[in-house]
Amino acid sequence: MPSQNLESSATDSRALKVLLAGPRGFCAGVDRAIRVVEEALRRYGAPVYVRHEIVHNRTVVEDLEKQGAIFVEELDEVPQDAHVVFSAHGVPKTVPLEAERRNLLYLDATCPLVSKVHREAERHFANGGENSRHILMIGHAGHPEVVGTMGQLPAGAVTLIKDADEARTVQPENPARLAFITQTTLSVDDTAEIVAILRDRFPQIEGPKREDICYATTNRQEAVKRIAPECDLVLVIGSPNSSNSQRLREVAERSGAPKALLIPKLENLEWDALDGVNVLGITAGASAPETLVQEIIEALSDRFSLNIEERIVKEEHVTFSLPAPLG
Ligand code: 0K2
Ligand code: SF4
Repeated sequence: MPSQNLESSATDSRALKVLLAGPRGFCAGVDRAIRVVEEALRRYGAPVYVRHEIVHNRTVVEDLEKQGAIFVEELDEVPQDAHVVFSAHGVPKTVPLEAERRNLLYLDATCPLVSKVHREAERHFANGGENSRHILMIGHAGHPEVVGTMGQLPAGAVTLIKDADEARTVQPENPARLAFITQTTLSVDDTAEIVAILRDRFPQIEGPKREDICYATTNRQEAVKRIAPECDLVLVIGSPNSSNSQRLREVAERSGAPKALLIPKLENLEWDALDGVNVLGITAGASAPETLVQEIIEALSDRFSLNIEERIVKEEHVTFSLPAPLG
């Protein structure tokens, strides 16, 4: 397992060991989504409208706003003839249709790994013909990715399964013709339990080998699992509306950290939280920039004598090219 040791220069302050989880922070889908907005601004000039936060991170959003992006929740807030970008989480089919109807120039920053789940859903639905399967989607109610994925198909084609209890009690019309899909940013362990229940109750259910959780979600959870048992506290850098960041906080506590806190950035850190902490774990959600992690480490080094060790459980080399009009 590759690791890295860095010593801070502070000498007379209290010692603090920092375990940095790797991988952490930006994934390939987030990196691509941000590049879509930046490239659109470069090519077409400001303003460029973005439907929903491009990724769930205020720092990213505010930085793009400074460059001329305008964030809205719905297309009816976008003026005629404007350029509009759809966020990394994906959109229901009605959104591009509405953009076309209004002749808006749109760019789709949906992560290719979310689009892959959209195509899976369409394949199972098979145009509603005789090969059609009813789809159970494992995910969180109201999350934009879930709204986008369920919105690939007509109402009633997909049933949302929010937890193990719903997997145990769902009563599909035809148990022999079922399929399941999942949100990409779920807890790997919770989802495995839900999938096992569904496979047990409905042996003919079709689906991916395990689930649709993406490589980045899987690797970040694995990395925080490895450091959590050694930590007195784990800080997860990420926004409260970021599903994958919330899951990292839960995974840290379930894997042996006595406490884990989700904080958007340095100014949200209450220093009392570090009282009695000798080993501090740090990770970051897939939408949190590494600058936010480094800001925290910098502030820690002013107060403590730091011994920083990075524990990298997996190297990532995934990159996605920009969508056709920008590529
Ligand atoms: O984790 P979330 O789906 O809430 O989204 P973000 O925090 O924006 O992270 C990027 C993932 C987007 C799609 O999977
Ligand atoms: Fe894509 Fe996974 Fe990143 Fe979501 S978390 S944007 S699915 S790579």
